[in-house]
Amino acid sequence: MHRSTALVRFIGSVARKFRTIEEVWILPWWGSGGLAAIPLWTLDSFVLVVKLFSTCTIAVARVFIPPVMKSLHGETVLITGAAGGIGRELALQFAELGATVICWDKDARRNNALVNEIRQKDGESYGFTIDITAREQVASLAQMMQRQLSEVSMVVCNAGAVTCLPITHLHQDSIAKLIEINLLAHFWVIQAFLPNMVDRRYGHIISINSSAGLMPYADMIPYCAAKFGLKGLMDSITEELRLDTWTKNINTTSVYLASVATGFYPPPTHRFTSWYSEIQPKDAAKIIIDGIRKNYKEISIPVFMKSLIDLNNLMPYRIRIIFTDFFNFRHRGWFCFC
Ligand SMILES: *[C@@H]1O[C@H](CO)[C@@H](O)[C@H](O)[C@H]1NC(C)=O
Ligand SMILES: CC(=O)N[C@H]1CO[C@H](CO)[C@@H](O)[C@@H]1O
Repeated sequence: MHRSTALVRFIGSVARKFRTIEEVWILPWWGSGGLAAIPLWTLDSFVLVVKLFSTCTIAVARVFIPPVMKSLHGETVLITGAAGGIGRELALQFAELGATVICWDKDARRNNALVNEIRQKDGESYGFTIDITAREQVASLAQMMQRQLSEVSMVVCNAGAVTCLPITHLHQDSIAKLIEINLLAHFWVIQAFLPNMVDRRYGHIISINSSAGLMPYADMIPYCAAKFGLKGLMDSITEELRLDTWTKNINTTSVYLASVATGFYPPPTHRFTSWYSEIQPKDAAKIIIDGIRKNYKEISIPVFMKSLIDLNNLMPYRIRIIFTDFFNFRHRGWFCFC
């Protein structure tokens, strides 16, 4: 055991020394082009192939031996928009698994009812009434919480709103509000809690997003734009955290949902509704929490949805619309929730 740690350290120090040599001597030489680049090129290509091969092997092995789920005891989870729909189910299930749950919502009555329900089941929970689009409020509440409660180790950006109206019918204030709730507010929440995670080199950021963050929908322009934005936010934050060894241990999970029976809006229709229409918030929450505990980067519900959309996005426009028409995704009725 002791000898193997010494060996790992030795390899690490050699690797670091090699990096310095590479940066100071080899890379400029390489950049100069010509024959000088050949040895390094060969080495780098070899490393590339080995990395690809080992990653694929591990991925195949993972299919048979799923990763162990991390324990949630001792974690403090903040959920925005906790009072209804998926947020509520997530809060209940996180508490059941032993996490301390902090519920944020702008609906005080339903939020308090949720906190009481969790406490009655012997869970630990605190509720705060807050509008997450008010950035000063988010920052000051986060500071107060960090002083008086434990430090937040998981943030679930769940709060959202949705509209379904043609762009010509949308009020400008609703557009601004929708982008604020679905995109900007996530910046305020992440900025309020990430610094503390970085200090402790420990944390997990989760965003609950929708298929509208992956593909276009008619009559949902601001919603789609905000969700595409949220995808950009999550993907780049993942990259930023990955590139710095200090923050590597902070994980992110993006959840993409097709349609959840939250009762907030009529279920969308498509060709295969008889086969798959909506998932209950309870089941969605279970899948999401399992994925979070396995540190998955992305969770898609249903599982194949994201891959199908990604595949379709590779196609040229004319092919894409043929598939879109075939699946015939529609949102029924016009509604605006902001
Ligand atoms: C983040 O994910 C990695 C890889 O799965 C894991 O080793 C690490 O413990 C996770 N970090 C946290 C804070 O859960
Ligand atoms: C964070 C966020 O905006 N959540 C939304 C993600 O998509 C689902 C399903 O469309 C919405 O219900 C959430 O509000």
